[in-house]
Amino acid sequence: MISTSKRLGAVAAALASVTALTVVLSPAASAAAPLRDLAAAKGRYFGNAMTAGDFNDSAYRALSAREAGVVTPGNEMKWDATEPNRGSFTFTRGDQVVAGAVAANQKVRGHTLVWHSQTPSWAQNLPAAELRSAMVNHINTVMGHYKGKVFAWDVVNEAFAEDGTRRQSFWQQKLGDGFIAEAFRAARAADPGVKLYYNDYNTDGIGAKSDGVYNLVKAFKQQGVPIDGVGFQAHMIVGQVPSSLRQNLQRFADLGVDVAITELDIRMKTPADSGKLAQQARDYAAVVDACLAVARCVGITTWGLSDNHSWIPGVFPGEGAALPFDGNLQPKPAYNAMSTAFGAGGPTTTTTTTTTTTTTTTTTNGPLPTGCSAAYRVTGQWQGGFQAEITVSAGAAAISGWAVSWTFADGQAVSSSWNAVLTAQGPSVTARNTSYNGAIAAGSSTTFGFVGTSTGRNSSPTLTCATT
Ligand code: 9MR
Repeated sequence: MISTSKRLGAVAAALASVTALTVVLSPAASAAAPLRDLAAAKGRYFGNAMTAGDFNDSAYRALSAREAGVVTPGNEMKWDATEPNRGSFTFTRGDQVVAGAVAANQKVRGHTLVWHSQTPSWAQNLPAAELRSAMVNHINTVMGHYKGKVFAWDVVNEAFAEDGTRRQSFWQQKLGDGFIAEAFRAARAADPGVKLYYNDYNTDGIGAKSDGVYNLVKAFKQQGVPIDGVGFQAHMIVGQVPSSLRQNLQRFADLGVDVAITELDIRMKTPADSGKLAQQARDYAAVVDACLAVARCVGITTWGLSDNHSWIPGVFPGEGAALPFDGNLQPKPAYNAMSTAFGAGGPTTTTTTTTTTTTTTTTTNGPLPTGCSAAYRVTGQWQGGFQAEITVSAGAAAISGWAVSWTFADGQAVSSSWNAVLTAQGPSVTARNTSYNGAIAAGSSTTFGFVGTSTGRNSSPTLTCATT
């Protein structure tokens, strides 16, 4: 009988001989872990805004699936999208965003219920009493539809003016100061299980406007008005991240609410150059650092993910390049800076045990064998693509390097990967450890993953794990 180590050695040698013939896949981002994983390792999420249309762009969709653990619908859950005519609700586009997010194993932040913008004129023109009941009906119906599908809602959006007084919107003028509390009470009743947020822009640093919001939240807490969180949109300008960002987030957290960066982008005058991109990288890192420094900062969402999916150029002529990926979906210095700020590069070994389909080089009963084993799990699937995660586990002895190989049966192909170096030859793929995750202690494991293309069937391949 051939020994396990000899067999593994033979597999490794065979793998080594084919490697020379293969093409190294160039990952869309980098070999580092996706931001969603790095953020999760710090107890945070990383997310991005997606419109329903964004899900039709398969490369962009795959990028979001890889990097973002949370999706916020850019427009699809707003009043003009969900109740364009009085009492007539339509959730088609919002549902498309939810379905796309679910397919990529992403959670959804609901955005937004009560706002002065993107609200149809039929609502704006109602007399006060009818506007009040229309508001409650809208909250009930939209939150009822998305119950269990979103984890948080921006209940009221942008209700303050720059000087910290109330924005003189139709809501304020018709319903008076109490409309925000009324909206939050209705929201809690509509879905007691979801986090309720107030969300605004230009409130990131300490100043007149954030003072106004701060006083509102403080009063809500004193009066027992339900509120769980405050969203800081963080639409910023390169070089102008407020120095009081962390302190501001902390003072809100100290009131007993969660805080979140909800719509981050950091714009510059275009064209971009290396100096501006370097400053933008420092700015993105500063936002991540501020969130990580505040225990109740639950996550960061960027408003889009790449510069060709941004609202900035359309609204600020001559400005743009505000997001962490460029228009070709390539990572910018800002992406790498966020990755570093979230703690990339360290060992990613975990002790997770996986119970999904496992194929190992040795199958025995009794004591754990030495060598390694690998388990494959599809974590998201959508039209034309999917995401998979592979857990590599060491057996009874520590290992110092590994190679996992498989052959796709249904024409699938890898397009980008993380936490491993992948080589492909036709349908056969070999994934080798990176410099930082080759060593796995006895009984421990590490994970790597990839985004791939597939058409139709997407069966899980049989894996072979060899120590190297
Ligand atoms: O990204 C949204 C864009 O497509 C819309 O045209 C715009 C209309 O107001 O709203 C954008 O999103 C906004 C968000 O809902 C609230 N904060 C400001 C965002 C940028 O305008």
